[in-house]
Amino acid sequence: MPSYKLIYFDIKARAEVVRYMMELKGIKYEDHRIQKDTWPELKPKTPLGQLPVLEIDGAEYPQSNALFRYIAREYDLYGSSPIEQLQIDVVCETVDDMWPGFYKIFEAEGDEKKNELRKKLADEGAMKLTKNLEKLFKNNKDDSGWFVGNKITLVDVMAFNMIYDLLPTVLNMKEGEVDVKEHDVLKAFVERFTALEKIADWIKRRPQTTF
Ligand SMILES: N[C@@H](CCC(=O)N[C@@H](CS)C(=O)NCC(=O)O)C(=O)O
Repeated sequence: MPSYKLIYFDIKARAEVVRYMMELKGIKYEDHRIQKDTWPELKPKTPLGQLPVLEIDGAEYPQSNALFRYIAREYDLYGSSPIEQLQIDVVCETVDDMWPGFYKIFEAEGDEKKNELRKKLADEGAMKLTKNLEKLFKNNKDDSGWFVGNKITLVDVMAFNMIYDLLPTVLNMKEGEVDVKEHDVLKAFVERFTALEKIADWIKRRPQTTF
């Protein structure tokens, strides 16, 4: 197995999907978290001036989605056929569609504007996402309890991370508090995912961070 070093800030955000996959598959990796004040010095030394970066046997690779797909391909989390991979990509892109709304909130000036955008994201973006995710989940004729095919894939990890970690944080809620109760299949999916022994263990012992 190659040696892996994940370099990111001390937050979940764009790196947590990598961490979940590493934990789920029992892959050894260094979870290297840098402090904000060391970033200006490190930034010009990274491949694209951004994090996360994954070092694989000493070579550095940026771009979170590319890293997710690499790990998924290497460790049997990317489906069993090109059609399953397409289905996985469809759900990944649906999850990723939330990021522009997040950036609007991060970049907005002042609490009033931020809260207005948060409300819009909760009422529109999050509702649309959960509705679409439910629809995509129900498309899986294998009825495996996962989004695509008959086993867990990258997209289960990405969807979980969005519903459980990212949306609640951006909307100023507690971890795991996005309201999926009107979406029975998503509620059951989140419960199924958190019940995975390795995931439950990671959630219990991971560093407690605000984002
Ligand atoms: N498309 C890139 C975006 C990476 C990105 O925006 N990273 C942010 C943190 S989430 C960053 O490095 N910000 C610091 C900076 O740009 O100086 C990815 O998905 O990896």
